[in-house]
Amino acid sequence: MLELYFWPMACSLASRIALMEAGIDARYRMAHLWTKKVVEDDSDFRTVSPKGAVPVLVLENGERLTESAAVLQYIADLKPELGLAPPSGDPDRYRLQEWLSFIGTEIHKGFLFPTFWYKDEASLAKPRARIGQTLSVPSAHLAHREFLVGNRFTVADGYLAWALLLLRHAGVDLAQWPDLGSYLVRIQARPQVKAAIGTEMQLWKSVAA
Ligand SMILES: N[C@@H](CCC(=O)N[C@@H](CS)C(=O)NCC(=O)O)C(=O)O
Repeated sequence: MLELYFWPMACSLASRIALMEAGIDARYRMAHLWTKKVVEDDSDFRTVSPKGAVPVLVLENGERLTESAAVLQYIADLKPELGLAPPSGDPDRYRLQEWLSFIGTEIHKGFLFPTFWYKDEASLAKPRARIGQTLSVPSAHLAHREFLVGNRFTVADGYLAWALLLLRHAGVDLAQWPDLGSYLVRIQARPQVKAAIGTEMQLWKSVAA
């Protein structure tokens, strides 16, 4: 069985969404992002991944895969018939990779990461100045589309939905981008997305308490 190392409401939520949308059973192991301990046995998370970051997907053969873009595509490719990623060679596969990269670098690392990890105002000035311009890109793209790639839900939609959810907690008012707001409502209404977020919100409340 696959295993996913995660932290509640961290970017690993996108991997949980992908697994649930794919209907793949997995074992979920919580890794504390600040202490770097695996919560269930207090072992050192850095022995699982020296990066000390989630997501980490432990494959059936025991290999460990990191980096959201790789993990999400791996999960999607386990169930090609579901179209969670366009097939390799399809021009839309590159569109998927384009979005995964944009979300991972421009929104996640470019804004969310400094906002949640850096405490000094000076380090936050540039990410804050840039986020509006960054969000205008998916907003314009989604103005007349239901999903990021093609005409069906892909793993990139789960990743963007996670990022948009966290943006709200990072003080970004999505009301400025109504097309992103309505997109998030649409994606969150999907039963598996809703269930994945519900599970992690409960876990988040228990660890934050
Ligand atoms: N490049 C990685 C970044 C993963 C990442 O930054 N994960 C965060 C949670 S959203 C984390 O575990 N941070 C802990 C740390 O960097 O020490 C990816 O795309 O998956």
